[in-house]
Amino acid sequence: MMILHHGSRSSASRRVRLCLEEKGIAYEGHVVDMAAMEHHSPEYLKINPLGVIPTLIHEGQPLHESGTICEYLDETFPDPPLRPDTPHQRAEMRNWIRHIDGLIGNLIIFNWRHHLQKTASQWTDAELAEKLKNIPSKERQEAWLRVARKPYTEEERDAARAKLVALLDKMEEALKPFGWLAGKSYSIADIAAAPFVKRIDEEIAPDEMTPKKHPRVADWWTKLQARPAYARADFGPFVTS
Ligand SMILES: N[C@@H](CCC(=O)N[C@@H](CS)C(=O)NCC(=O)O)C(=O)O
Repeated sequence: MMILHHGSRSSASRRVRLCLEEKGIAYEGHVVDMAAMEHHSPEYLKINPLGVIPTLIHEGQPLHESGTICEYLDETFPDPPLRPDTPHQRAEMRNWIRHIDGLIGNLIIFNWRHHLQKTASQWTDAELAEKLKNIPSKERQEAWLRVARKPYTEEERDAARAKLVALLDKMEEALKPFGWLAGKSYSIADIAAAPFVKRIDEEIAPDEMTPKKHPRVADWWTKLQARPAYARADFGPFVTS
């Protein structure tokens, strides 16, 4: 049985769950406790050297990077296809994944303050220093330091929001020909965008999701949410209390 190490609210995990559900693949989910820094433990770093979620284990082999995992799943289980037909459109799909991956820092600014900040702010300086030591990337060390000690300011949030709204502008343009991001059909590019759009819609900039502001994105989002796989992929509300 395939195993997915993931988190309910993690955007990258949501992508992989969506892909698995689109394909109707059964899997065993292992929820990783990010507040307990389980993903920086030596055991976890063995299966995911970046110390992030998700990680897929298939036939005993671990794989990280949600975009890569989705492509792997599509190659291994081609039906229904989630990649466009032509090499050019597939290349465009990869560029979308890459672009959206590059925006993750802006999402973290909004996401981590809800659940992780409470825990991280209670660590002593010694505990924090110990935890930071285990984080493989400098960028994420900084993110944890910020969430624990120096929460992002309103100005930083505004700048992050603007970058995420720019994603909607870019999507609006790309959706013009077919209503999907890469090629004529729903693909891994759309899957990559879904968790970001979900957060923009529910908290970050809901006013930007109206048919007046971004009509094609609004339509795309309605279509995507109507897919049966979306209901099964656990895109529950981010803030629950
Ligand atoms: N590019 C990676 C990003 C993975 C990622 O950033 N995962 C987040 C959750 S969405 C995470 O594990 N954050 C914990 C941390 O950075 O300590 C992917 O798509 O798999």
